[in-house]
Amino acid sequence: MSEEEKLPGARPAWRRRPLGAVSGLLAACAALAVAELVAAAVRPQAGPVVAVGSAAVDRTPAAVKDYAIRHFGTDDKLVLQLGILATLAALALLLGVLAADRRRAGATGVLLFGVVGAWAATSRPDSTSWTDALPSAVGVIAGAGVLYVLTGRLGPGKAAHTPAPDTQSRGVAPAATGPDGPAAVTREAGWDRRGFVVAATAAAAASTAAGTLGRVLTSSRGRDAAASRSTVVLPAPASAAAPVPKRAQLRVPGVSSFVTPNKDFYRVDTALVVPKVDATAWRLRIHGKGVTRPMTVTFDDLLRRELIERHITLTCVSNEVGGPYVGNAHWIGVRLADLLAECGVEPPSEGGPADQLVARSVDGMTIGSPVEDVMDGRDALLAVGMNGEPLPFEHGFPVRMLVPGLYGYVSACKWIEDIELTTFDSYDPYWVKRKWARKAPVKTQSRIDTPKPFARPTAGTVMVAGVAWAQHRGIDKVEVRVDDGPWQQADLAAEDTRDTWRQWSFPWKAIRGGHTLTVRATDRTGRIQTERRTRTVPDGASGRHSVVVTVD
Ligand SMILES: Nc1nc2c(c(=O)[nH]1)N[C@H]1C(S)=C(S)[C@@H](COP(=O)(O)O)O[C@H]1N2
Ligand SMILES: [Mo]
Repeated sequence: MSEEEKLPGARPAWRRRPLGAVSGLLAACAALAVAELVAAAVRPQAGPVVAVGSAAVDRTPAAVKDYAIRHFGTDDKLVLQLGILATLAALALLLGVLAADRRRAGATGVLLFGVVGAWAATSRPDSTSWTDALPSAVGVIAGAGVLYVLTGRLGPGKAAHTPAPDTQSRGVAPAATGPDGPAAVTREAGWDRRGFVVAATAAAAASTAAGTLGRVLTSSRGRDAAASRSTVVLPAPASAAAPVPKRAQLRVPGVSSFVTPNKDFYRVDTALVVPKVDATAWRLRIHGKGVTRPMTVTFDDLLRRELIERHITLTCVSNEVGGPYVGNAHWIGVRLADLLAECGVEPPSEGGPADQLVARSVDGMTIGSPVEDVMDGRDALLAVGMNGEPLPFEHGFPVRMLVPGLYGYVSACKWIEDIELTTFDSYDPYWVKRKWARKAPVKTQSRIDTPKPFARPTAGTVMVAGVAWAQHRGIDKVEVRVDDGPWQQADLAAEDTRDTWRQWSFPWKAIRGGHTLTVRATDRTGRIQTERRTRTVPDGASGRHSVVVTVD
C-alpha cells in the first residue's frame, strides 16, 4: 500500500471516483432544485427541464412526434421529461467522476449545462424576457458550487502528496493531532468519511428544501388561475343547442359514450406544463390585415356577449385509423365570425385581404385557419365552456377556439390570447413549419369500438358497433364487411348534428373461426371513406378500420 492510500485526503482513484459520482448527482439535484425555485419566481415554463423538453418538442421531427404520440399517447410528455432527467443523471455521474480528478473542469462542465438550459428557455416562442435564463443560470452556479466543494476534498490535494512522516509512522488519527499539526494539513486535503457524508447530506437536504419551496411557489401561482376558474359562472346561452336525440346514444356495451366526459376527452398539445391562466387578467387581441377596428376583449366582455351552445366533435390530425384522438363535447362560446365582423374583417370571398386567421396561445403555439371557413356560417367558436363547466385547464381555460370540420391543429387553439388576420402566403404557423398541411378539413372516418381487437365472442349474434365522423358534412351511411364478403349496411343511430360523430351498430351472425371486420362510412357529399391508407402526416390518416376476432 502506498503512503498516499493511507491518507483520507488522498483516496485512491477507485475510492475517489465513486464519491465523485455521488457528488455529481448531488450537484445536479442542487442545480435543478435551485433552478425550480428561481423558475417559480420568474416563470414556471422557464425551468430547465421544461425548457429543454419544450425545445426538444419543437425540434422533434414530425415522424418521431407521430411515433411518440402513437406509443406513449398523452404520456409522451412524461416519457420525455423522464428521459431528460435520466440523461442529466448519467451526465452528472460522469461529470462527478471527472471532477474527482479535475475539480475545476468538473465545475466548469456543470456551468455548460446552464448555457444549454438558458438558451432553451430564452429561445422558446413564449419567452418574452431575458429573465427566463435565470433559473438555469442560478441553478448551475449552485450546482457547480456543490460539486466544487464536495470534490475539492476527495484529494489528491497538494498536501496529501507530502504527508508529514510522523503521522504515517504513528498511524495517529488526524483528529487526534492538534490543529497546527500535520493533521490540519491532511484535513484540508480531504474529507474524512463522516465529513463527506455530512456535507453530502447537507447538500441533499438543501436541494430538497429549495425544490419543495419551488413547488409550493409554483402551485400558489396556479392558485390565482384556479380561483379565477372556480368563480366563473357560465351564463345561460342565448342560443342553446337542441338536446341530443335520445336515439343518438346506442345502448350497446363497449360503444363510445356519445358525449365524451371532460376527464376522458383526449388531450394533444405541446405544453409540458399546462398553462394556468388567470381569467381576470386574460385579454384577447384581434388585429391584422383588413382589421379596420382592432379589438381587445376581456373574459368578462366575452361572457357578456351573446353566447351560443353547440355540440362539436373534435379530432386530431395525429389520430391513426381506429385511434382514440377524437371526442365529442357540448361547447359554450362566442360566435367568432360575429366578433371578426365587428372588427371589420371580411372573408376573402367578399374581398377581404386576409385569408388566414392565426391564433396564438399564451404558450407560444400558433394555429392557422382559413378565414373563409371561420366566416362561412358554421359555428366557429371562441369557447369558454365544455360540457357545462368552464374549460378545464388542460383543454384551454379560459378560452379556446373551435371550428367544426377542421382538425384541431388548424382550428382549436387552446389558451388563446391573440388573433391575427394575415395570409397563407406570408405566414406559416407552428405545425405547418413542421411539414403538416396548411389546410386540413377532417377526413371521413369510422371506428369499430366493439368487439375489441382479438376479442373472442361466442357464435351467434354479436353486436358490432362504433362511431363515424365527417364533421360539418355529416354521416349518411356506414357499412360493415366480414372478411372478404359484401358490404352490409349498418344501422345508424340518430344524428345529433352534422358537426358531431354518429354511432352505428351491426348485428353480426357470427360463425366460429377467425374473422376480420372492416367498416367504412359515407358522408353527406356522397363520398365513401377511402380504402387508400395514408399516414397521419401531412393532413390526416386515411384508410379503413379493421378488427380481427376469433369466434368461439
Ligand atoms: N395552445 C395549444 N393549442 C392547441 C394545441 C397545442 O399544442 N397548443 N394542439 C392542438 C391540437 S393538435 C389538437 S388536436 C387540439 C386538441 O384539443 P384537446 O387537447 O382539448 O383535445 O388542440 C389544439 N390546440
Ligand atoms: Mo391534433
